[in-house]
Amino acid sequence: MTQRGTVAYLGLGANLGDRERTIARAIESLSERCEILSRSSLYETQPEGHADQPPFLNCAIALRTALPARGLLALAKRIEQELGRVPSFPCGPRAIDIDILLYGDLVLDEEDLKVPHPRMHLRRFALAPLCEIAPDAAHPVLRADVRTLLSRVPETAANAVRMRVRR
Ligand code: PH2
Ligand code: MG
Ligand code: MG
Repeated sequence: MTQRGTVAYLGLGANLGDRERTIARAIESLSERCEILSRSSLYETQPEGHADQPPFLNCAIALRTALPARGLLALAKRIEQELGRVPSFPCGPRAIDIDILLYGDLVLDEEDLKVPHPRMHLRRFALAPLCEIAPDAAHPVLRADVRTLLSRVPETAANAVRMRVRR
């Protein structure tokens, strides 16, 4: 297996349909183009941003890829569509959401692609799974590791995450 390429961390979330199966299928599809290095447990989380929708399952994965960040974004969007994601409103319910959290130490601030993910450091549903697999990964803008970022977001009733042991 090649060691070339960039290590990226993705966050996956689902709150419609068979959430666990859809996340598993998304990772399977990603593995056809990228080397999956690790995946977190699944986390049952309360919706943030728009409260009136079903709870999410969230997960984080590490992968190594030869794709540039834009290519990885295009792949993620294609998989979202294949798995039945239909357009909704921002922070609304979705069959699957695949977000690039970190892509090596890349910093990109463009209309349709911002890396690191601009809200990852505020979200326990993103940080807790990521901290399970990559506590030492560095945020290239905030210059803090994931463990530290997670410790900066106090747990409340609204953002509590519950780890679900993987079957
Ligand atoms: N994704 C959002 C908005 N709110 N809340 C939870 N718990 N999990 C998510 O994945 C999530 C969210 C926008 O992508
Ligand atoms: Mg998202
Ligand atoms: Mg998204």
